[in-house]
Amino acid sequence: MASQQQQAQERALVEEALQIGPQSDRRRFFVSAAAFGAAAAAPGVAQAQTPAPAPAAAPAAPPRRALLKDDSRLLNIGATVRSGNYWDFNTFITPIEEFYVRNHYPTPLVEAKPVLDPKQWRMKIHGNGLERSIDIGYGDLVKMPSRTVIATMECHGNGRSLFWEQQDQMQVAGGNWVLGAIGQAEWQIVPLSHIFGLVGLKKDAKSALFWSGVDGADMGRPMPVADIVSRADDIGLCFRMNGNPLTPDHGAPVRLVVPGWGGTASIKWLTEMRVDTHQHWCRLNTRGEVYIGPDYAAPAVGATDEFIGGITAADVKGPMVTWMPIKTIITVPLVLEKSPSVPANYPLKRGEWPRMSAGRQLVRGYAWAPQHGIREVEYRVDRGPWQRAHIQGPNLGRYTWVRFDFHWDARPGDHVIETRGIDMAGNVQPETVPFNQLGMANGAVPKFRIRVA
Ligand SMILES: Nc1nc2c(c(=O)[nH]1)N[C@H]1C(S)=C(S)[C@@H](COP(=O)(O)O)O[C@H]1N2
Ligand SMILES: [Mo]
Repeated sequence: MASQQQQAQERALVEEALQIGPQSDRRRFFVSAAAFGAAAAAPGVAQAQTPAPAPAAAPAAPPRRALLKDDSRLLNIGATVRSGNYWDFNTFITPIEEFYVRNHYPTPLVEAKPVLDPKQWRMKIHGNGLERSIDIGYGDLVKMPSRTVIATMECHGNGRSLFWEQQDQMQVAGGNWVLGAIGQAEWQIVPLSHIFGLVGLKKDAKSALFWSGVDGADMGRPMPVADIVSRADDIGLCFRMNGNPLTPDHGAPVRLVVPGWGGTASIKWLTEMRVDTHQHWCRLNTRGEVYIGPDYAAPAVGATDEFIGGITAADVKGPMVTWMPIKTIITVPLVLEKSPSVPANYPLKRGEWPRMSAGRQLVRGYAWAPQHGIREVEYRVDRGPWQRAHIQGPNLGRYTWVRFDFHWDARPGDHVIETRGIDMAGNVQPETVPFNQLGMANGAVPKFRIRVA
């Protein structure tokens, strides 16, 4: 567990992040969290600057919508997904309004799914890998010992555009997130170490299946028990994000948070955890959210394995994505030339370059290496020598990102800025990554093209 001093430092950062300017002050967070029912009835109401009274009555017929989030703060990628506007990022903690949403289905609303009401929510924790089963309510969960973890959450699909734009791998299929399917929050969790203490983990427990089934019948994902046990204080059942109850888009009332692994592991609208002595296979660890390509071997299937939701052994196509790689971005929108789609409200048209004025410019960015933490960030201009960027504090190590900056004497003309991160284990962000069909986890050095006038 983190030292008291580090926890105090982290707490101060969250307080600061929640009070940055009138657009996202702390009161507003509480307003939006409390008034999501009203937001569903009348988008924009929750954006009011003054605290709204608690909604008097739930809207009679909730409108059909994919998400509750306000599009003006996010990039519309498609029906159920929104990207963070990474070219506008400037905070260490991402405000909830600016935090990307990745949903396989529309955000389930409590009106249609009463199980999401904290008063009704139950979670079943059972399986033959446990000494005993328990069934807990929201009130039970929030009374359990909890802690906060500051961690990035990043979708596997973040950076998929780099396969198209930089590696000419047009066979890659999936949503065009560009580079904004990432955010950093303070997650309040009941660690799985505590849960294991309640249910007793058997020595031969092999797989833990985290299940929702609320938004879609196939929504859940297993994790090897060994991967949980190695950091069971850091992975947990999350009920608060940046100090507020989870919002519906982010999995209210309870989600899993697996710091450092791709977002898919962090199942939202959680209702069940099943720990067994055999392997589980479902969509999200067989033919979805896995690496499929000539450089990757499909995992072996065993005789006692369990297949869930119509999946068969033939669906096991590749290893599942776990840790996210080292990545760096500068707050400049990427030129989209070859990508099959350009999001409707992207700040650049297809083929358009971002512009900057000539002179001494401060270039800012973010770097993360969730498994080991960032040690250094480097940049180069027009393939010149790699130079060291300045890392802005704090650097809280693994799970978290850092902000960095460097001065650039921008001369008129077209330029390419590249950035790379080096992690605490000495790994360097690579220039290309092996092809994979679903465009998972592209951590290649990004090339930012800029026109200086
Ligand atoms: N039940 C459920 N959990 C889910 C998903 C989903 O569609 N349904 N999407 C996953 C994926 S792919 C990601 S990247 C993260 C996104 O979390 P966020 O929307 O809070 O940013 O949630 C994960 N948990
Ligand atoms: Mo994702």
